[in-house]
Amino acid sequence: MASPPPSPDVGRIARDIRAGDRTVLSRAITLIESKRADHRRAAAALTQELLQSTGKAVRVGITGVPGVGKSTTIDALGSMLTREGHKIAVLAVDPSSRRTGGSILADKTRMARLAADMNAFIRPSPASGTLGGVAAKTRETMLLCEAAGYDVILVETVGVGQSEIAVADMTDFFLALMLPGAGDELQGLKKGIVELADMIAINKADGDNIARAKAAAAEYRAALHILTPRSPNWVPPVVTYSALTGDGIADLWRHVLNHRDKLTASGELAARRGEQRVKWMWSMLEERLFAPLRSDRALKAALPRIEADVADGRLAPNAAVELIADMLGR
Ligand SMILES: Nc1nc2c(ncn2[C@@H]2O[C@H](COP(=O)(O)OP(=O)(O)OP(=O)(O)O)[C@@H](O)[C@H]2O)c(=O)[nH]1
Ligand SMILES: [Mg+2]
Repeated sequence: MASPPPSPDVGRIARDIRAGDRTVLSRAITLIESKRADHRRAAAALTQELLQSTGKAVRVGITGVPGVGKSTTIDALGSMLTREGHKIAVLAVDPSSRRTGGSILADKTRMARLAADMNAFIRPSPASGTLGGVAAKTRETMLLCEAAGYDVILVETVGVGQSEIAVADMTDFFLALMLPGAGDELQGLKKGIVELADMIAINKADGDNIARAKAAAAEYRAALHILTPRSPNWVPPVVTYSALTGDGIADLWRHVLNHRDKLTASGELAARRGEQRVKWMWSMLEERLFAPLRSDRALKAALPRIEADVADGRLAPNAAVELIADMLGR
């Protein structure tokens, strides 16, 4: 990965990004991902400089358990969209850093068409860290991609932990991919993914799987009936498709655009994005304020003991806070 220049010329980088220079875009993302304080300041200046050129893309979050077919779907959908003249950026939020070394390559082979497509830009998840940190980098990366003219942003996440919420919070449309064969598979319901979803799409509806996929769709439709929809202006559709054959891929996109039209007309899209931006600011500030807790060696060493003392009732919680604050203030 290219390393960022020691003292970046923000104005020039912004110009080159607006002109669609992929090499500069990649390098700017590396700058955004850097933990150095001077890089962080330059990254903030760059985002500010580019702000007016951002926000025009359709932002879609995609989730699903490993093996559901996220990469295959993104390859099929993305290739269809570049053929229609769109520019696609594929980003990821994966705080577990599952995607190191070999699996980035494996992913590129699953997205073979997009990986070779000049109108597609694929960037793996920022390296592991706190979910808040990783998500923040992906959000900033999304803005840079928009400024570079990518008008569809696909943000992938694996179906683990809180990362779905983070991705739903940075996108306009949240797509939950499911496997055929319902019953126990309604596990998405328990984890709250179904409640976040703007659409549920059952993949692998091909060959022998078609009937099972349809049965799963019926179960999810029934399940959705008892949930309060995320938006008053949108009833999440449940569809079946096949990323492998391409059957139903165009339909997925039709639903995304339909959702966009409805939420734009009602003003909900603009309101949602405004709320997301403010939430983003607070979560980054929280990250920043918590950083000393993670980096102060003495404190890190003392925290387990302090926690245990609080748990056992030996140390009052407020006394513990005073202790920690004193250690931070040193
Ligand atoms: N039959 C069938 N197989 C599919 C379909 N989509 C994906 N697969 C297969 O399912 C497997 C997993 O697909 P991926 O696209 O790598 O799944 P993923 O969700 O990206 O998986 P992770 O990256 O590990 O989280 C591969 O062997 C695909 O060929 C489909 O529509 N039909
Ligand atoms: Mg994948």
